[in-house]
Amino acid sequence: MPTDSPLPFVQTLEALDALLPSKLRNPSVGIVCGSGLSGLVESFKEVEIIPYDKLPGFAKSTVPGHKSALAFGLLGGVPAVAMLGRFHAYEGHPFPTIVYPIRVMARLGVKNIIITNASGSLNPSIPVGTILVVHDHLALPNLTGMNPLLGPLISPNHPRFLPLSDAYSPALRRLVFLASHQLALPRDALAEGTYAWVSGPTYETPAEGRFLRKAGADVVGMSTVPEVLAARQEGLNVMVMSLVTNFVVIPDTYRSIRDEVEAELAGKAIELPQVEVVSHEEVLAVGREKADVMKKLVERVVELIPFE
Ligand code: 6GU
Repeated sequence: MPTDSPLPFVQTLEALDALLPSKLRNPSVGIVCGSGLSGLVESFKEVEIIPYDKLPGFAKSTVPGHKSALAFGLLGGVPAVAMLGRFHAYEGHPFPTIVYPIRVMARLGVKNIIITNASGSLNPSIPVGTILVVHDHLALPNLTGMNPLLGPLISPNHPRFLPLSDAYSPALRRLVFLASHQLALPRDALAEGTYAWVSGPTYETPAEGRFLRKAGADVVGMSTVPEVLAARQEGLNVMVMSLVTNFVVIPDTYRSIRDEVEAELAGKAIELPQVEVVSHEEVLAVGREKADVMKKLVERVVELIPFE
């Protein structure tokens, strides 16, 4: 590890060394728990919870439903580390801060990383409650000069021009479907698709939703892609499961205010359509309902990963 890194890796790793029993210090699997999905920690054995504020370089997550700690423990007998709560660009965190925990995980020896999140569906054949196994992404910020990896390399060993055609490990994705079969989940519990990353914090307008759908995205969310990019730059295998918590509202017709005014002036009855809106509460509620399935899948996938 370079000692001239601008990031406080040395201090973070020393803090972890001081706080963890040796058995838990070198996890081979990393997990990032999304909105309402931190319950995974209940499956950890011999768990040690370390709040982010004890770790140099870590920020604090400010989103309701997100905790702010690392959990170390054995998951299905495998040493693992989980982020309970992640950092988002919309909270105002700079990208190097958002991905710092991923780079720390890589330095602890993590080789495989499983990332979960919540998303809105853009695809009518992917209903609320589906767990989408992400096979590709559409990163709007990356196409508009806001790639999370912009800036100096943190070491000369990191790739400058990172290929992303194989970002989502086929081998790990395969394990999710095997896990689902072993757990006897219904076939429609899982789907495969493309995750569009937007910065948030606003949800999409109808026009933006249609745009993303036409561009080939199946779901949209405000997280994960920065972590995926950093994990790939660190040489980790990545798997992402996205829990669909709501539909993105994409009406293809607009209510005509002009028609309404004209009808009103002509003394005709008018019927006002209800406008649907997305709420963070809705997102958290579906998270609570499906958290258990997500938890079981993650645990089973970890058990299925072949460790050398
Ligand atoms: Cl509808 N949009 C975005 N950007 N993120 C979401 C979402 C929608 N639902 C959950 N997360």
